[in-house]
Amino acid sequence: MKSRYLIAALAVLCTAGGAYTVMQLMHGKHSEMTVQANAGSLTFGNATARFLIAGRPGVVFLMIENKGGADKLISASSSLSNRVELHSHTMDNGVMKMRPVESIEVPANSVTELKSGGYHIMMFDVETLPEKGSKIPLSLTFEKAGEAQIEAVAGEPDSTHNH
Ligand SMILES: [Cu+2]
Repeated sequence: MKSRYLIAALAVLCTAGGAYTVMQLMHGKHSEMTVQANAGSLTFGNATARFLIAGRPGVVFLMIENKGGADKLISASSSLSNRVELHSHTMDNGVMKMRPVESIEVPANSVTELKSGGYHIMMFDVETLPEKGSKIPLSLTFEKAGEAQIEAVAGEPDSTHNH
């Protein structure tokens, strides 16, 4: 097992610094991830932010690949917002409901996807609507890996995510 981790760590070191794409086996199908940042055994990709109206909450989606032991995302913050929360979406009698959660599990040797209809990050009180394509700084704190700095790219507004 030890040598496997070493190889994984070397692979991360060799590719750090430039965006690259990996094919990831997930739920029986391949999903493509464009890597944007690394922190220890964690790799971050596909970070996108959707804002609909200035002053209304925006949502951030991303993929977290964990090549190490089990970890947990415990908080997120951004210089653009003084209130950033971790949320989940659950189906309750056929109605999609969201609620703040204390943490998001990042299981060992897996890919966790924050996506529409699932776990996501919410940014409140963002006064100026970020321009499409602009980069939104985000700091993620993990129980074991500590803090990681990423940038979410502002994409098309998400009208399906209403709060
Ligand atoms: Cu939400």
